[in-house]
Amino acid sequence: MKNLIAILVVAIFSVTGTTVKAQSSRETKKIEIKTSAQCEMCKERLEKAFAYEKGVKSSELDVKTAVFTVEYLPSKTTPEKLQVAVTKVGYDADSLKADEKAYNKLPNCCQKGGMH
Ligand SMILES: [Cu+2]
Repeated sequence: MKNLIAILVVAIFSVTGTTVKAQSSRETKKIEIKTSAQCEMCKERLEKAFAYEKGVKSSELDVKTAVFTVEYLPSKTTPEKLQVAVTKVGYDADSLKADEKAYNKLPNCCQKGGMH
């Protein structure tokens, strides 16, 4: 009997959770993606690319920490898609490796361990 109650409680909670998510289609979320960006040029490149990325409201790279903060619409995109988008600009995104072609196109100073 106790088990049944526990299952019911879990079921109710997960149902409410889904409803809350469905309601907030206009609400934005923020994620922080650790990138391999090096300098101001990287910042511009990433932020420009993300200005056209689907579901992105705003984005900002902190050059010092290389952390890319992205405000996005969870109804339009996912953190995974955003990470992949970062790799396509040529940078690592958390545990994902940069797209090789895009990375090779970056100026030397923007590649990892680049000199300034
Ligand atoms: Cu750079």
